[in-house]
Amino acid sequence: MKKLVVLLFFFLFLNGCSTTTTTADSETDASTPRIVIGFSQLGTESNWRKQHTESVQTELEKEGYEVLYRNAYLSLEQQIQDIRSFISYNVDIIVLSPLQESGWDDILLEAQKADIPVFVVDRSIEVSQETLKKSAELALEEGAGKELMVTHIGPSFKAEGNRAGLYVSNYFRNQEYNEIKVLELTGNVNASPTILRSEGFSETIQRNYQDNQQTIQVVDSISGDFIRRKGKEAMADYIAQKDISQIDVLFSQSDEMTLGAMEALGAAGVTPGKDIIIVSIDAQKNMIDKLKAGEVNCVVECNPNQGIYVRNAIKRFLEGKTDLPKEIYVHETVFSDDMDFSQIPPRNY
Ligand code: GYE
Repeated sequence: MKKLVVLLFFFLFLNGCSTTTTTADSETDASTPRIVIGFSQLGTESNWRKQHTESVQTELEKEGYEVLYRNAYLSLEQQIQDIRSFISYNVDIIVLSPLQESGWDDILLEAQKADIPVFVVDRSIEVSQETLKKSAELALEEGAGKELMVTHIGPSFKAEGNRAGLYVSNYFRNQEYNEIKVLELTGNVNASPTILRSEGFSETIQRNYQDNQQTIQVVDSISGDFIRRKGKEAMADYIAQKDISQIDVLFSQSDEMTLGAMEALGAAGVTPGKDIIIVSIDAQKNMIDKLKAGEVNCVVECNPNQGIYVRNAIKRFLEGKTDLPKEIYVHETVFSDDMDFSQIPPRNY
């Protein structure tokens, strides 16, 4: 009952917060208060992100949960405030899709103190040893939750980087190249996909020398914050300062940035996919179209349809299952110019 009253307050007073009441797949008894889930999303920077939001929200609603949704529009302060508002309204569960890796220590301790379980989705987070110690102490206190977060559900960003690196290694195998030069276009620093995709890519291309007797090197790394406009600016600046003809490969960590970078390359007379090999991550519809058109060589999928995984994990948790893994990875694949394009499933984002 308390949660229902709280929900009403939330609905009436919180500006910009959307709640939706849909008919659940699994019929809920009108007399049982519905589970209230606060879903904090980091932004709206891409079609990928919009699909991610929709996937999480609709799957949770299908289960019969009430979803309170807040979007932080790429502001860490806003996102912390959103989570704090979920805590003050005493939601049953928080689903956090975090902007960056660090900065969550205090707010997670606040959630634990209030006994609100937190599920982290998509990007992952890091907390300090000190915070883990505080969390362990809190776990012994009456009324507090038992852990800082229940689980992380998302892609293996490292594996995505590995797949991108593997494509590049295979592409140049048996070609007359001794040194292959890569320009990396990264997302926002301090975000786990940025860090881990870079790591995975480097790991794989370093192995290449033993296999192919060629060196593949990331000669420069520029950042476009996972945003198209910034990807374009970063690439235009690079072209203005350096000799782009020296670069063999562009490894871009998101489709939106790739689209921006391709505009800048085109304006400089460089033909993407031919003069420069392009490897992108996400696999939005617009990038698959570019792959089919031969303007992009490889698209590593990052799966935004994480809702079903979040729904299942929360369901198991609420049923009292204690065997939830600390990391739940979503299924992903890779698309490249050497494949039969008719095998690529149609996508709506
Ligand atoms: O690759 C990018 C989005 O966090 C994995 O965020 C996600 C990334 C995705 O902006 O397009």
